[in-house]
Amino acid sequence: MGRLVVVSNRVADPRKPGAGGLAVALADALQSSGGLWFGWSGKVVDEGSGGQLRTQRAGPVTLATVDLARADHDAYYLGYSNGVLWPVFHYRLDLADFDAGDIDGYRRVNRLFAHKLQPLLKPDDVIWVHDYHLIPLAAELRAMGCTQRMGFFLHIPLPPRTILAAIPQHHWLMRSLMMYDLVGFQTRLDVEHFSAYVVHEDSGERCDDHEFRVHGRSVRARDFPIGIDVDEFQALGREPEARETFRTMKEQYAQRQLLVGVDRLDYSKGMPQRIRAFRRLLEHYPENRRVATLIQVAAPSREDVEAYADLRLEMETLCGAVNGDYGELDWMPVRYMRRAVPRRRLPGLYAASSVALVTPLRDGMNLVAKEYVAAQDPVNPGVLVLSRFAGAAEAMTDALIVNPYDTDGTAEVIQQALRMPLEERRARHERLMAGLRARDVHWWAREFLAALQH
Ligand code: ADQ
Repeated sequence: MGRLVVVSNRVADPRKPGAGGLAVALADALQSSGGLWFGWSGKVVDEGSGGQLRTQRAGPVTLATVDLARADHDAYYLGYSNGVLWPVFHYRLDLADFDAGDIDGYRRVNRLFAHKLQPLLKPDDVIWVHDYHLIPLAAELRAMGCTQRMGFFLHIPLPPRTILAAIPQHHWLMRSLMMYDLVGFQTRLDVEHFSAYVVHEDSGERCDDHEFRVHGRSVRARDFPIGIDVDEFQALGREPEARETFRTMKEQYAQRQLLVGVDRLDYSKGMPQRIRAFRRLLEHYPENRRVATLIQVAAPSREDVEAYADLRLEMETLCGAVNGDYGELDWMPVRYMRRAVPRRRLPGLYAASSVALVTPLRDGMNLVAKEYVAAQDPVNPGVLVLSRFAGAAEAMTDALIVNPYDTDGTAEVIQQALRMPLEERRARHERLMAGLRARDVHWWAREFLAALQH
């Protein structure tokens, strides 16, 4: 294949441990093709000094990054990407700030990226663009005469057209998306939403399962459910930090049952609903009092966006109330931490927990669900409680599936998870593991790139 060029909001050195899922997934293809990874540097600089391009070598790979001026960053990242696209794509019109969401800034930064990237491109490059920050990038590159193959992967859900239509610029946005040769989604449901939009909102035509014709162009859209690096995560679980975390948790909670939630502090993740369901469990099934403890870790995220500050307060109130109402001298129902757990400790925390609560209101995929399963001891595995609204639920049918809006129903399923017989836990875990292995993150990257070059 030609050289792989990856474009994403943030760039990481694929050789460094902890560089993140995307870096792990793309490391092989980037390294073997002497690839280029382009994106924002993460630096916000004074007006006038934005747009500076820096390149750096990471072995055979070139990392190219651009600084953003304050106004550009605020408009592109906080305003439009995270103030409009993130909430709408997660079906939350109530949280979208259409006035503050500055489309001009979003366009400006995409155009800036295109102008900085274009001189670095070679004719036979294959370009893979990631996520909602960069939807218009292909259109900008094409306007500059770039004819390379371009693929796009949306990591978050694509909502139905009736929801998308609330975005004042939805026609422009979706037409920009159609300028790619291949558009990848997390689930089949997302592809169906894309198809309905193309056919009903944009007078396009669906030629077959994955082929669309619209505005005289052909575009392919397919689901490529992202996975994790199962071997890497399991190896991490055998390292001293993870083992020590496991031992400490087991000692501290001997004779007790642990439930775990690990998320970014984001309103899409359904954490308040989860705390309410756990409270309902204690209310309806009192045998869990003094026994079950929910450890909820919530990593701070996008703190400059207003909706996130509201969520922080709501979580503090809810957790405080459960502990105030049900706590005892020697037992607290919820241990809530507003911080990230070091990645090296995560497998230990997962392995020590009898149940994981992965209950987003809407999620592109959700990798915590997959990490939890990968970290379990197959001889005595824990149970995954998974929201039907996580993309992960499309394939992980052996999890216990819940509707997170249904507090009673979720509490009941948590009870079932806590009481599940060993044999059933093993059988479910075995099938879930087979699914994780068949479609891990390397499969995902290979499939997408093979389809892009087809
Ligand atoms: P995210 O919304 O960030 O990703 P997710 O898939 O769960 O969600 O990935 C989060 C990653 O960060 C996981 O590896 C997890 O372990 C880690 N993480 C989260 N909270 C943490 C905490 N408190 N402490 C330590 N680590 C934490 C977006 C989409 C998802 C999609 C991914 C990948 O929103 O739906 O699955 O991209 O495509």
